[in-house]
Amino acid sequence: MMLALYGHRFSSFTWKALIPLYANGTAFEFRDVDPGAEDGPANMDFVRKVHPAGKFPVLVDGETTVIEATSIAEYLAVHHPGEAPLIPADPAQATTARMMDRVFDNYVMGTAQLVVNAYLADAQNPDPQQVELGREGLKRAYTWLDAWLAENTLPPHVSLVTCAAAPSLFYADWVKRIPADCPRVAALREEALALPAVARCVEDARPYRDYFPLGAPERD
Ligand SMILES: N[C@@H](CCC(=O)N[C@@H](CS)C(=O)NCC(=O)O)C(=O)O
Repeated sequence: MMLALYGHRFSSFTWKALIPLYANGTAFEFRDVDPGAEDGPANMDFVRKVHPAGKFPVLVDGETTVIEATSIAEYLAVHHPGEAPLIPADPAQATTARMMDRVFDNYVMGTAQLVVNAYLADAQNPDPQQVELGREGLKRAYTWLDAWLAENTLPPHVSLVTCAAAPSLFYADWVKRIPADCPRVAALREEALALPAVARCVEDARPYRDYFPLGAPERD
């Protein structure tokens, strides 16, 4: 039975599951949760049933349901391996990959989400404390990342880190631009966006840019 991925083309965490699928040319069916998509409401009902917080992406492989984007990438690495070295073979490098995956999810995407949520709650009058917290948090995350990248090497693309870094840096930069004093972070964003699997996610998501509550910038 073909793999099925439930998600939304504009969702950063859905990209995180799409990138390994695209990078390995893995056959799968995309089950769109967009309310306007055919079966969108039914697909969303399924997500709400199988995820404790009703969040996507969700991967279905025959009888197996996998939730959480990191776990989906790990599952694909084990059960549907391909060219992309999703999890480094060396256990020490794999530990680093998993650590950086957490950094991108928690401190880049999670922090950008504070600002996005404030605008989703009230686009005309977003909670200034949340906006400040998010933008300051992103500044700290960019600075930390730039220093880390100066001293360390990421596993080769397309790894679990690519899957986390590409969508989180893509959207975080829309929330707070990566500053000029973090050139390694800016270069990583450019490098990730140039990968075919990531470029495909960017193009797939383009029709939904109006969904970005801060207003999508005229770039990328
Ligand atoms: N920890 C989850 C986060 C997933 C997540 O936040 N998904 C968002 C879309 S990017 C979502 O489902 N939003 C809809 C909702 O929360 O109702 C993961 O890694 O998969």
